[in-house]
Amino acid sequence: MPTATALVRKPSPAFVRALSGHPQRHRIDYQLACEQHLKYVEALQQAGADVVALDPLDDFPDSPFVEDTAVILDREALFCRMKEESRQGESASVAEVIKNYRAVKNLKPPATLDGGDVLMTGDAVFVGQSSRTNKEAVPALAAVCGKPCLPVTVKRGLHLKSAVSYLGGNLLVIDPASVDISPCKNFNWIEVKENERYAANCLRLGKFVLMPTGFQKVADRIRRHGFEVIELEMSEFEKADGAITCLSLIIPEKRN
Ligand code: CIR
Repeated sequence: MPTATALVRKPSPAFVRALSGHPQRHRIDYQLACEQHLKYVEALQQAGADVVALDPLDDFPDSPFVEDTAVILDREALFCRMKEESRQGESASVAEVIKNYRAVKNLKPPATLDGGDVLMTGDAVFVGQSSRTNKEAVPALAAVCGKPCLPVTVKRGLHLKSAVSYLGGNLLVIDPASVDISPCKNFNWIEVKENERYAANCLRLGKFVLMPTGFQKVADRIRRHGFEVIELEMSEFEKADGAITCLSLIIPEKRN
């Protein structure tokens, strides 16, 4: 039985033009990005996910970052209104597939939301208040998700999940310098240091955690919580302001 279904989309050659504020953004190596993406898919499979691959999109440079297109809830999928115009056409082909798993709903204006700003935890959903996601997105998400939705100010970086990941069992991996930590006080933390910031974004699937390579201390601390860590080269996606979770849309088995 798979742990989840994971939707992914391989980069198209347009990926070299992805939106990014990273200083190396003009040095994206397309072939290397494809190789890293393939290893990412293999890691998802190793972690027990059933991987569904969407066709690459030549007109949408950022389309490998499928996480941002929708929020997967227990019974529904809420399609985001992404603020960046160049990304708004990514959702249609995702919805075509998602409708086989969840009832599709669309976020309404004036809310704007990127999936990377939505951090699901056991009892609450945290919604990053970032350059992409506005305050109107918080009640709009709360209206469909059946859990309290709490805004969290993103002080640095693109999305909330660039700085915080939830590993289950009340455990966060967190870069406390990049977000307002006050809503996160009741969690246990694996705190990353300034030079480990990129490791704050990781993906838990069952007993596995996928994380970027090069952060041994963070990896060891995650292992101490009983997880098996799969480390992945992410250099080309980091240059496009993307990280581990961004590259998949995880659809857990439906709860009855
Ligand atoms: C963007 O700026 O939208 C993309 N270049 C990066 C999106 C990363 N997605 C994510 O963190 N969920």
